[in-house]
Amino acid sequence: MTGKTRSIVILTGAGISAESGLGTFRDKDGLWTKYDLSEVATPEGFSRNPVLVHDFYNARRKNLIEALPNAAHAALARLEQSWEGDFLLVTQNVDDLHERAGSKRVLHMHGELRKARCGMCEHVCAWDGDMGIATACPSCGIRQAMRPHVVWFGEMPLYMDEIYAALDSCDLFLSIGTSGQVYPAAGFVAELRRAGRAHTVELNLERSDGHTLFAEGRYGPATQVVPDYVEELLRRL
Ligand code: BJW
Repeated sequence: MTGKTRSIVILTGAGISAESGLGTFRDKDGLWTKYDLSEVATPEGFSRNPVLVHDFYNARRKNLIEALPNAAHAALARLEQSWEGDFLLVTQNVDDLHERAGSKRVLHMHGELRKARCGMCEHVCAWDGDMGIATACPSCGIRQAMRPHVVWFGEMPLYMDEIYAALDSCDLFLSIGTSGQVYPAAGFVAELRRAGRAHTVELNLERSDGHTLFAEGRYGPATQVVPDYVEELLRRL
C-alpha cells in the first residue's frame, strides 16, 4: 500500500482513547448508557439544564487531565513523523491525547474539551478548570454564555472544508476506534468508496456495522492493532 501512497487521512474515535481510561459512547458501559444524549449533548439540552451539562463536562475534563496517551496514540505520532507525504489526523475525540503523544497535524472535528467558547462573542480559549452558569467570558465579560468548545448533535462539525479537501486527495484512509454511527464522519468511507481511489482500512475492537464498506479490517484493542499496522506501513516505506 505504500508504494504509491502519497496522502494519508486517519479518522479516530473514542475507541483509541478507551485504554487510556476515557469512556466510549456506545459500548455496553459507554457514556450514552448512563446519560441521555439529548440532555447532555444537544444545544436544546444545554438550554434546558445548563447545570447538568456543565457537571457532565467538568467531570470528563478532570478525568481527561489525569489520563495519559497510550501506545496507539504514540504509534500515530510516529507515523506522522516518519511519513514524507501528506498526512492529516481527523479526530472525533474531544480529548487532547493525540497532541500529548506528539501528533501535530490534528483536526478536532467535534471540538476540544480543554477549551471553552462564549456563546455571545464566540471567543474560544484554553479551559482546564470547572465551568458553570456564572462563569464570565474572559473576553466580553458576559455571564451564562460560556460552554465547552465541543460539537453537539445538530451543530456543524468543525474544519469540514479542510477535511473534505484532504479526503478528496487521499490514497489511504484509516478509521480507528469509531463505531461509524455519527455523521458526517460516518459517511467518509462511503464517499471514498464511491470515488474509488483510496485504500480504506478499519482498525477497531470489533467489526463496526459499516465494516463491509472498508477494503480491509484489523480487529483487536487499539494499543495492539494500531502499533502493529503502523510498523507494517513504515517497514514498506
Ligand atoms: C475500541 C476499543 C479499544 C472500544 N480499541 N477500539 C439521520 C441520519 C443521518 C444523520 C443524522 C440523522 N439524524 C441526525 C443526524 C445528524 C447527526 C447524527 O449523525 N446522528 C446520528 C446519531 C444518526 N450528526 C450531527 O448532528 C452532527 N452535525 C451535523 O450533521 O451537522 C450537519 C452537517 C451536514 C453535512 C456536513 C456537515 C455537517 C454533529 C455530531 C456531533 C457529535 N457529538 C458527539 C459529542 C461530542 C462532545 C462530547 O464528547 O461529549 O461526538 S456524540 C459522540 O459520538 C462524540 C463522538 O465523537 C461521536 C462518535 O462516537 P465514536 O467515537 O464513534 O464512539 P463510539 O462509542 O460510538 O464507538 C467506539 C468504538 O470504539 C466502538 O466501535 C468500539 O468497538 C471501539 N472500541 N474499545 C479499539 N480498546
